[in-house]
Amino acid sequence: MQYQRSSNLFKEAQSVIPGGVNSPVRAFKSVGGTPIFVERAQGAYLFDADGNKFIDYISSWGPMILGHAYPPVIEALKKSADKGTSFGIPTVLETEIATLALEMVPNMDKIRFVNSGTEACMSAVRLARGISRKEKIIKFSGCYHGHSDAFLIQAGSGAVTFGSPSSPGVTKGTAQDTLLASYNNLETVKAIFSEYPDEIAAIIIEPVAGNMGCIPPANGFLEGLRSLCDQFGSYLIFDEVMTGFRIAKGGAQELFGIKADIVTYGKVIGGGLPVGAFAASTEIMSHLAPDGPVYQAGTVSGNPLAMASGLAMLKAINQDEALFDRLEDKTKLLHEGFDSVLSSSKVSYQINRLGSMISVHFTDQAVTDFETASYGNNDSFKKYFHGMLEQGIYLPPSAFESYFLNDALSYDDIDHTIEALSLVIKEKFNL
Ligand code: KE4
Repeated sequence: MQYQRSSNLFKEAQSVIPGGVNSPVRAFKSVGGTPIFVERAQGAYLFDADGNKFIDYISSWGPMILGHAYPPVIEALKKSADKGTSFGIPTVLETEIATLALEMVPNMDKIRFVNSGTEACMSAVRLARGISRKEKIIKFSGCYHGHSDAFLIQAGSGAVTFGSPSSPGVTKGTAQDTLLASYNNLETVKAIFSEYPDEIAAIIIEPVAGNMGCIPPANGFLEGLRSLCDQFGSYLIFDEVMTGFRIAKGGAQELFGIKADIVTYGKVIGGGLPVGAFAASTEIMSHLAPDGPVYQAGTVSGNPLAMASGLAMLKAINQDEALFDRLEDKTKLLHEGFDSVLSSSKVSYQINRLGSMISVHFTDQAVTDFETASYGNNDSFKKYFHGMLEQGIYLPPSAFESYFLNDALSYDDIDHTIEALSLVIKEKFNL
């Protein structure tokens, strides 16, 4: 494959955009090389500026669960655009998508729409702090809840591969109110509560971690967090920006049968447009402006184009009972195929998977938290990433990311991906 035009476009971009990208993970910093520039996408496929075609395993980092340019979403967008793009005045679309989203997820009475997962998580924490009048939060090393100051403390995703888990610009004052625990380790959470029994406003967690690669919760871990929050009067915030409407229609609350106090959404809920949201009980939401004193706002929150896109997406998901089984089946097939290729090689590896989230880690140790995720051999990951790219397979350009399968992937695509891995192991790993 040749990437000449992407390479030229990247140089141009770097002259006017910091790092040439509008989100760091896209810059290929942790895998080296220059990012491809996409021209269009359709179904499971990306088409870059050099005319190369790729099978897409990031699905725009989650949103494109039904495949790119999903016709009902495109249709809804075109219709909505003709009526204007933003009003800053309520529209019925917002009520429609709010009603449907609340029907699809359990245990939530009201939902507020914002413009990103970061905004949703930031607002959820402010709400928990505003109601409880407590100031500290517990997050988990390697979990990523967006780029709000309070979360950039040992964050995952781009904040890790970028080599600055605690970003400059985050003040000591902010950092002291964010306490760090280890994923899948209840003892580290109990230790924090015993030190600050009356100060923890909330625990915020990715119920399935996707920003250290994919790390499912250990048995009893989420249940343990629920009971600690009940014991100490703290709010349990499920950050379902990745898992919402992906691992089940009702997300992690449905799949694990655990009730969170506040849940944040993003990605899928916007159908590819900039949408975040946070939901809670009527009582909790009664504290949010304009009903209550906890302030939160946004010029284009509930934007009609974004709402039309998200509504079309949620309607399609809600009507397709077999969607999650299909996604699980395809991801399981990929897992088994990768397993059979890698187990017959000398490469040390782990594969983590839950639903349509999966990741490959080049280590012989089970990957259950940020520390063990960090043991992965990044040189191997680079060879794997670029080898697969050469074979027309677009994987996340970082070992600290989950793959996101979409429903447009065919079984032939999955088989082709497995064959590609077999070639890469032979050619790049000299095994
Ligand atoms: P956004 O602000 O990027 O919409 O959402 C932040 C966020 C919050 N919570 C979770 C669990 C998330 O995974 C994210 C964002 N995910 C990353 C991918 N690891 C987005 C990709 C990027 O940063 O470019």
